[in-house]
Amino acid sequence: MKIYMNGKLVPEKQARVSVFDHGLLYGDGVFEGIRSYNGRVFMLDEHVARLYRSARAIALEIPMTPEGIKRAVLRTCHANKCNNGYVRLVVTRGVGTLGLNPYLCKKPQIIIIAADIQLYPRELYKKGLDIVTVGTMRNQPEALNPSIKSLNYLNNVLAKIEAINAGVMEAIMLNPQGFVSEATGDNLFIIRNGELLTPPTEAGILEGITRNVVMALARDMGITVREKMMSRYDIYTSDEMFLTGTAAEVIPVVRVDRRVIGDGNPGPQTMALLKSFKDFAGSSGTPIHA
Ligand code: PXG
Repeated sequence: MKIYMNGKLVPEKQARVSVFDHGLLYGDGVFEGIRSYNGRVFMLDEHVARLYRSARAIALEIPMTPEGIKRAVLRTCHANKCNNGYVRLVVTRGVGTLGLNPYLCKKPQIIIIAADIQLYPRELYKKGLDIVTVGTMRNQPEALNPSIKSLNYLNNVLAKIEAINAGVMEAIMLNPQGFVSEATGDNLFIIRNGELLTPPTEAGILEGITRNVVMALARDMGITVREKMMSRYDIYTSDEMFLTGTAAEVIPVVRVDRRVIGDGNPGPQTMALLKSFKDFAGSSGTPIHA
């Protein structure tokens, strides 16, 4: 595997980061997870725009233009024949001292990994996920805004631990007010009375790119889409539920806290959206080239 590091493609063994990089010492940095389908990178402009917004929010100046980053992503995919894969784009604060001060760090590091994708088992897309709500609440936006896709994912990791310890694969996190926010690496949707509902960004979520695509596809299909603050009441009484994310795509949920959603099978609108997402993802994107 060839890894992109600061302008060069290097063999995996040479792709090393300093122990003084603040990405390691403090989780000080930002990232994106991007997919390629059929030799094209999906939603590249949107991912790069979000990367720059995350960087802006933590006062990190990426030493490259957005166009340069896009070219580097395409080049890294090309070098690794990553035609149906997963791209991890990382910008760390760079090498600094053992103190927090980010202004003492030299130059942000840009790293791109183009690899295979680790998906949920295929049968779960037909059977649906069993998930739980957990006690670890999503970060308070005034403390660390969930809109920032930072290298500090401990909030999500703690929720994931709770889910796995409860015997399921995924967790729903509530915000500090008790409203539903999102899963540990996916956004959440419900269908109720034919309407598609999802928490607004003010609920303290990462505004997922898959989320936005699914909302647009649903509107095209004539489904009413609303962003709405939701409590656990809303999810327990929903007709259908699913999660969306770059890695998960659209995955049905059939049980929450051991309560059955709908009739316990993935719902018809969920399956229609899953198909429409697959069709769209498989036929759009920026062609991979050297
Ligand atoms: N919420 C959170 C907290 C995320 O980290 C999403 C929602 C969905 O956003 P996108 O833009 O992907 O639709 C994410 C994205 C992984 C992995 O390896 C996680 C994400 C993306 C890619 C891979 O678990 N999270």
